[in-house]
Amino acid sequence: MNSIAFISDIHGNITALDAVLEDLESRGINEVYCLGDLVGYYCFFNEVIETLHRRNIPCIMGNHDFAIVHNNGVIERSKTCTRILSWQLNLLSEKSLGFLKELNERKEITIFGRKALCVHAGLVDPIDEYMYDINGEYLRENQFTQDMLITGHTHLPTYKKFFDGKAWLNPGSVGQPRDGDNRASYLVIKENLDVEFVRVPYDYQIIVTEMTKNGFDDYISNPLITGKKIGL
Ligand SMILES: [Mn+2]
Repeated sequence: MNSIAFISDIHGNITALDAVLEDLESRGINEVYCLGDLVGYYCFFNEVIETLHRRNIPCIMGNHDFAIVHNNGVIERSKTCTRILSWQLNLLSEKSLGFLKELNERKEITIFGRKALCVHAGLVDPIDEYMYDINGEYLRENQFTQDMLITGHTHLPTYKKFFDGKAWLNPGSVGQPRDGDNRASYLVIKENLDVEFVRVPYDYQIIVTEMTKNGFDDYISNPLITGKKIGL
């Protein structure tokens, strides 16, 4: 059966991304979309961008990507994120920056005959809006006309069906899961529209060691071990 996969919130975690791509390959899935936040948090941001570029994986823009391209790496509500992004901005290759600049804020695709809208965050603010739960009213208020809304940003795998047949999906995070499970998370939609959330273990110690080597505090790497949100 044909399947389409969605990945999101990789945040410079190349080890997790490689593990996910290997898992996708073993399942014969080659149609993959990325919902943004390629940079931020962890050290291998250039490698993540190179890999997505090399594999021709369509990406949209996340809030960390936006901050690095348009706001000098500043995320107002978080000193930690700003400090990391400023460091990354200095080390970002010309090619990586060029790739991030080209990212769109939304992408419409067709999934086995259904229309889907992909945004990093939400319908009110495609880049930076935390949607932990939405209802049908939210979709109507924001003139949502497609069948599926696919978002990232919260790092929490989510699947909600609405009475009119519409659905909202979030694949969770490849690079920094926050639902208490530290394995990389992604989403598969099958030809019969069955939905599967997949978890892939990977060697997070590689990332933890590299962060320490670059002088970052343990608490930035701790989410990789606990699978829980960073204390900002
Ligand atoms: Mn994110």
